[in-house]
Amino acid sequence: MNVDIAARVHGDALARGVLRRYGEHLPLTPDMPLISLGEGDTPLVRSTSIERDVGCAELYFKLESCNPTGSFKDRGMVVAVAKAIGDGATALMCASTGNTSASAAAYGARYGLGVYVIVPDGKIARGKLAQGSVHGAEIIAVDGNFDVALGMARAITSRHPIALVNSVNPFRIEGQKTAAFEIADALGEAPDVLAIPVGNAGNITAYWRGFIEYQRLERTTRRPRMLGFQAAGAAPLVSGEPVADPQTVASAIRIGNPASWTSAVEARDASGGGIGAVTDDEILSAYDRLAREEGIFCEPASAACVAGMLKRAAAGESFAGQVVVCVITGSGLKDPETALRAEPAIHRVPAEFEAIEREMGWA
Ligand code: AN7
Repeated sequence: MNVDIAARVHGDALARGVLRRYGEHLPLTPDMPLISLGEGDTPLVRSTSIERDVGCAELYFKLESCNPTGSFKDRGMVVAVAKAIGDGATALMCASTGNTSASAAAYGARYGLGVYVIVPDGKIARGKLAQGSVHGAEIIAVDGNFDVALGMARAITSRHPIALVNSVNPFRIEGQKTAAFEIADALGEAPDVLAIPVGNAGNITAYWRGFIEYQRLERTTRRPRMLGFQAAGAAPLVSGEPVADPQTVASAIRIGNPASWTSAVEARDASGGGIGAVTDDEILSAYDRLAREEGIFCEPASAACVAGMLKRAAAGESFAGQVVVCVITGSGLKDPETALRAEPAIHRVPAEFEAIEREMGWA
């Protein structure tokens, strides 16, 4: 580790984070510093209304949007960056639909590493672009989708001593599995169903691994059924074929050829679960309901798993008596375009309290 990075790592002990809390379950080596930006330990919040429509006993939202950069990516990024630092790397690279790049940019900035992110030009949400920009990452926009960008990142990092921090980096998956531990610890048992949006399929792979490891350690007595959901225009794991030109409003999961394809299918089959598709309309309807009925402002990709559970229930599947957890993977603040896709209803009045009361109907 170089001296500059060593000095920066010094202040991280109080943040605790994924490496300190779950180190015994992670492939840590003596070279890896216990860095943290305060990731993990996110809330598990019970549903107030969607639970009824799904028809289950209890439905919870795992608010991964509460991580330091506003998405679940921080759990895996902190482990991948610790590994990169331990290996003496001075630069990181990733391809991204936005959240991985935001996370890499933040951790890279904190520890003085160069960060290069390759994104599909014009296809990442504005908030995520803002994050990469404010943290000082080099943002490289290519004329191609995420799958093309990932191919570029793999090629470049194979030619230079730059750490690839996409979920093809095994340390990413290791960190992300800690969310499954937190859910099991909070509930005292694994849930019956884990519902999760699927893009590059790293996260469904990570949760499944986490639940398997916890059962082996006898922290739980069972494993959940894994129900993954893709956007209908970007659903290769549903059709069984890569999608050459994926399309969806949920830009985070606009991915046509998931890197963790095999392990996602394995999680689906070994858990007796399924991977289904939801349309953009279904995603946006769930997004609106989460905001208006649950007080949860998530990004469209996150709403896909809630849309999927509502769709399965509406199609007649019974979740009676079951405990369901939906993973809210990212914050709605990242994607203001979707939030403001309809002109917001703003009451314009003179700055006089009587005028405001009249407008309120409280005159
Ligand atoms: C909010 O940031 O792929 O199935 O480059 O940002 O593990 O890929 C993001 C993916 C779900 C899908 N929800 O997770 C990236 C990227 C949100 C996401 C997913 C992503 P994976």
